[in-house]
Amino acid sequence: MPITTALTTEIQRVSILDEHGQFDEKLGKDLIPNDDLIKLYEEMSLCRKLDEVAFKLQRSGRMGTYPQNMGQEANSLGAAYVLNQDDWLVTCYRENCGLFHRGLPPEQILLHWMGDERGNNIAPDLCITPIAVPIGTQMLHATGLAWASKYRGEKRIACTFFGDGATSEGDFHEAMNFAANLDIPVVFFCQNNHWAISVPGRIQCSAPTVAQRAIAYGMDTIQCDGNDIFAVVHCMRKAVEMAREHGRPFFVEGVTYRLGDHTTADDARRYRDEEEVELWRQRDPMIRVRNYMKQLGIWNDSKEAALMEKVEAETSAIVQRAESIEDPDSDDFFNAMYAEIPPDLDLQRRTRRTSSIGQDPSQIERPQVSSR
Ligand SMILES: Cc1ncc(C[n+]2csc(CCOP(=O)(O)OP(=O)(O)O)c2C)c(N)n1
Ligand SMILES: [Mg+2]
Repeated sequence: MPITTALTTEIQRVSILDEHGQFDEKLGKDLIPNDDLIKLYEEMSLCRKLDEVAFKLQRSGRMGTYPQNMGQEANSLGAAYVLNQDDWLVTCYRENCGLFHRGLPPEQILLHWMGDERGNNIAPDLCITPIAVPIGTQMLHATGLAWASKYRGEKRIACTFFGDGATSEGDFHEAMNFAANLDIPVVFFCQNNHWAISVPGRIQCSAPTVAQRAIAYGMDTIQCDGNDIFAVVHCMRKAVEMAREHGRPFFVEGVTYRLGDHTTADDARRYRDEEEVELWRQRDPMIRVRNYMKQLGIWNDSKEAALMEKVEAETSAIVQRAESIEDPDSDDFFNAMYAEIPPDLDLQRRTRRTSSIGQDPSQIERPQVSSR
């Protein structure tokens, strides 16, 4: 028997506005109107400022652990810009910019990381799922949400975000396999920021791209410069068309870099070289948009200064709103979770006791008292 080729394939890599200011007119023309570009830049600026402030809040004991989004803003923002308002945004924890674009009040992100459940109480019409810290879980949720939409004959799709490290989790592979085999309209968006805490990408994935993991499931895929909002928008348009018009999943690998520490509980200087970080600072998604807008004559230093003043004031107001929220009621802890609370949790709610730490709630049930 002759030896034949079982599969030949290739993966496109899209870059439209690079870090040297080169702009591909053919791909980039009319992709993002100038007015929108200014708005997107302003949104990135607010997100970046909030990141800076969140870091300080944690350091001064006013917030718990926080994962900075710095350097990765273009991915979720470009995606949210392309998606419809009723498409599901199923996020991980480095998608603040896209969530704010969708309409999530920024103080909810602060509340989440302050440990306040109300941060996760997201208005249903925003179609955003709460931040997912357990790595990989949200991709299954996205697949389920998109499956439900298909079942109901709706045109809504889901877009889920996750990191490079998450693609080594079983949940990722189950979600991908299920979505591909059942024709589920979900966009898998991997923010490949090169690190999973201190584990570099080359240890997580021996293949030259993360995108090729999709090919194993028979799913179309594309890689983009994730620090180039034009490239992200271009790739997302393809992805959304595939999901919405053809009912098929699609995989986007946005190549980016985490400019900050993994979280405020980490010190990345212990495991990565300053030269590497410096190289990626020059590829910052915001710098290139700013320079491009200046080239176009739609941005200048005085507009930049005015914007910085505006984001400073907005961020202070956001922090103020987060910190001035009234104290939660201790029943909220139980009430937020279930529509109908199971009897064992109801008992815990009434007694404030749990056998999981050696207490027997049934022995000390007391009359209902004010829970504050
Ligand atoms: C199921 C699970 N395992 C381990 C962890 C601990 N953990 C938190 S973040 C992280 C790395 C995730 O890396 P990646 O998916 O690349 O996302 P990134 O933080 O780089 O955005 C790990 C292992 C976790 N949160 N959940
Ligand atoms: Mg990562």
